[in-house]
Amino acid sequence: MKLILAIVHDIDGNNLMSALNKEGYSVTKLATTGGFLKAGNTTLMVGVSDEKVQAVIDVIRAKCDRRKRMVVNPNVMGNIESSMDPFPVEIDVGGATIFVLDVDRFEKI
Ligand code: 2BA
Repeated sequence: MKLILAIVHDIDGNNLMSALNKEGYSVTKLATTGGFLKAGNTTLMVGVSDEKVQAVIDVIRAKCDRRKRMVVNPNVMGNIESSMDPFPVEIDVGGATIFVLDVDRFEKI
């Protein structure tokens, strides 16, 4: 058995969890914080048999592809002293960091 830890963007967390549940996988969602940006992200824990690991990673890939989004620059929006108008900037969203760990023992009591 393996434990898959998938760290994903907050905006993909719920969709990904629903997709995995729909495929019959049990999932635990943790609210986590990235150490570098100190911003919230989502970590999903999925325990599966060895042969299901690739199928789970395929679902993660399908739901969390790295893509571009236009957003209004939040720094400019939040600064009322700024003489600059809010302007849209392109940012990367999505993507996933995945760890696959061996599970020594699994019990439900
Ligand atoms: P990613 O590499 O896509 O990582 C996204 C988040 O995944 C990370 O958030 C962290 O929560 C987790 N993560 C990634 N690699 C990990 C690992 N080896 N062990 C445990 N958790 C891991 P943040 O730490 O906030 O990083 C956000 C983004 O900032 C990273 O995106 C990367 O592009 C950049 N980054 C992170 N550390 C960096 C560093 N030391 N120097 C330069 N850029 C860094």
